[in-house]
Amino acid sequence: MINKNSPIPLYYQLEEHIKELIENGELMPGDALPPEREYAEKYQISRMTVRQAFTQLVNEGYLNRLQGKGTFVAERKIEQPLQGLTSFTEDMISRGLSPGSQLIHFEIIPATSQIAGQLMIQEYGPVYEIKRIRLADGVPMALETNYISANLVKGLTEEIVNQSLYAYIEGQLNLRIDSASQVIESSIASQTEANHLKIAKGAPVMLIQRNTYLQNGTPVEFVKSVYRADRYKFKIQMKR
Ligand code: 16G
Repeated sequence: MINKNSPIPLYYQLEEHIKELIENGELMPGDALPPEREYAEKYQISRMTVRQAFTQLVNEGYLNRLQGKGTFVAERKIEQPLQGLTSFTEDMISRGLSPGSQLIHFEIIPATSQIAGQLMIQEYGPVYEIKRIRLADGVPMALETNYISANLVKGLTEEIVNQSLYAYIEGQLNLRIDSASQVIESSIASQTEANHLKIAKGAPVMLIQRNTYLQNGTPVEFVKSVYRADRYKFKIQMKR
């Protein structure tokens, strides 16, 4: 498995070997890895080399290190393609996961100038402020705050947003969601975000801001989301 005569660094060979075991299912999420010492003895390499391979795999999200407990195979990341405009509910269903929401805030507020600007409505106009923890198979994935004009999307209720917002807008109101622009940046979880997402304070997250438009160009939502960086990755197809 490890070829000492190869010009490829030993840590890298071990890293690729462990990745293969994870990808072909021989090592499953939650499995404990044998201690560094065991790998070192088995392959006659130094513990430093094993540690370097483990560290790389932790940084790439394949492994988690738990203080005093050992090194474990991480949960797989959800890969979301960015070319289609989909809802969280649709995304989860297409992956065979069960979508869920935990509603933590639902209120009609007067739009601040920033929100009014994003939604192209008058300042102080009525907007729904909706904060939901989005769940996949019951596991928190993202914390989402939506701002939606109450004059445009009428009749929203807590029951509706416990299901799918897009399904209501399109299925019940017959509005056509057409396009969105999205900005993604990296950050770290605040204490509140960490509590909601069940991650450590300071853990890496992705901040996503989405402005979504109807076919006639009217803004239908302005959304700020915090996604767990340990469970999500985004994929974009490019062509030249
Ligand atoms: C996604 C969208 C969010 C939208 C929600 C609707 C991102 C970053 N955000 O989470 O803008 O409000 O889907 O989901 O993808 P729903 O129809 O399941 O309520």
